[in-house]
Amino acid sequence: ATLPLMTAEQSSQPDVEAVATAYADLTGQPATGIWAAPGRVNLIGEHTDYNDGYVMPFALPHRVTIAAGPRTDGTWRVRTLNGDLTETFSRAELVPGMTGWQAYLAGVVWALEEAGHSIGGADLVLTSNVPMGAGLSSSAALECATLAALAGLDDLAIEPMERAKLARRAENAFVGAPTGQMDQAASTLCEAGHALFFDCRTFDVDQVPLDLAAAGLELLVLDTRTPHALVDSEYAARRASCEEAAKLLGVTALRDVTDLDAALARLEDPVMRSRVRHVVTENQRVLTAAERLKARDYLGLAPLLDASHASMRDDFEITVPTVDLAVETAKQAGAYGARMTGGGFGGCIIALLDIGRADDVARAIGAAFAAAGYRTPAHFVGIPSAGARQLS
Ligand code: GAF
Repeated sequence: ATLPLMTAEQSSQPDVEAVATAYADLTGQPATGIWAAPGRVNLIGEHTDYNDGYVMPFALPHRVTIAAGPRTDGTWRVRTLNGDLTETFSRAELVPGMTGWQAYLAGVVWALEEAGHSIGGADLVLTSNVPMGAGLSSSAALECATLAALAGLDDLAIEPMERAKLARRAENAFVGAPTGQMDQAASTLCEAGHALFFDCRTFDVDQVPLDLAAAGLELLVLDTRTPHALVDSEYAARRASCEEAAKLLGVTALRDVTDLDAALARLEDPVMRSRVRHVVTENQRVLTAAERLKARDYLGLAPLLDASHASMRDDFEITVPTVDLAVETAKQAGAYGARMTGGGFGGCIIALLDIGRADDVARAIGAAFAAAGYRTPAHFVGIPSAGARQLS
């Protein structure tokens, strides 16, 4: 079968070639198009999104890539090259609570239909190089790539933020994970070379230039490879505690707390007080970080990263020993600032370094992990990349 036309740059990308070839093998036809959506790193603003607060993620080059084409029988056949699995579902099987990897794709079909978009059946062949279970939004990347592919196949005119909302609806109401809006917004709306300042109440976004190399800096992303034990139940517990605190304080969401000391004085439960302190101070750190980035004061980010980590460790209690050791070791090895990124209970840290130091610092963390009996971590330099798009 002939492959769809691609630019020289795209056809040299192994993910594009792999899904195009596998699509042609599966269906005997060339794909109608190829779409991709990235994972993300959150620079700052953790567990603030579901409190109507502020976040500032950027998209990674790591992405889910999907070759897609229509089917005439009104069903969806989905194939992942990660593990060589194929599943099929029909409209009648689109029932919230579906489990398995295909639920992320089925959830997007369900969310589109529920919003009144009529979409046809499709064959979707995907591959992902977003590390899974590392807090880099592999599931949002899958949802947003599926949405891009299905909207593209049926020429649906859906604005980017509306796409992000539909992808989140798939995650919340179909897959059943009570997440906020950050990850799907990042995967859909981020632009290369920028972080996305996102107001999770107003849905206003601001593309903030993030050119660390120009300032002689780089951002190490290090995956502690700690299994995400308890992440679902602990995430839901944090969310419930924030909502309960907002109710006790008589505000719509913790975003509305303007006088932190007065709010803390009104709460009896010390644990709840700590949760509120994290969210309120973290929101302030995102606002300060956005100002500093706009002023190209990249080193000014460092104390905010450190304070964010301390707040997640001591007040929100979402870090784990591997993550704390990685942050401490990064600092000892010369990082200007470092923090855990993502939902917590494992996953990745980020560390702001002089350019060219990522391998050294990762090696130091690897040695500390070996001495502590932890798994060998993985790492890369975080490059702010583009959001969801059609590749060919
Ligand atoms: C996960 C969730 F999916 C996001 O919505 C966000 O709450 C994040 O954890 C914590 O900041 O990635």
